[in-house]
Amino acid sequence: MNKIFIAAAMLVALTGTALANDCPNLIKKDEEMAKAMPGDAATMVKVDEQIALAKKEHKAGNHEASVTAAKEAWKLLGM
Ligand SMILES: [Cu+2]
Repeated sequence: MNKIFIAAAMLVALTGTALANDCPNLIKKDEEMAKAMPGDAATMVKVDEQIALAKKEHKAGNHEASVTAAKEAWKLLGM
C-alpha cells in the first residue's frame, strides 16, 4: 500500500516538473509563431493576452493554467 502511494506521489511530482518546464517552451513557441505569422490586429491582441496570461500563471505556479493559455494562443494563431 505504501509503495503504491509513493509511486503515485512520484508520478505527480514528475508530471508537475514536466509541466513547469513545459510552460516557458510553449510560451516561447507562441512568441516565435506570433512573429513568424502574425494574424490580424484583433487576433494578435488576443494572442498577446493569452501569452501574458500564460506567463502570469507560470510565475504563480499554476502550470496547468499556463499550458492551457499557451495552447489557446496557438489556436488563435491557427495551429
Ligand atoms: Cu509553468
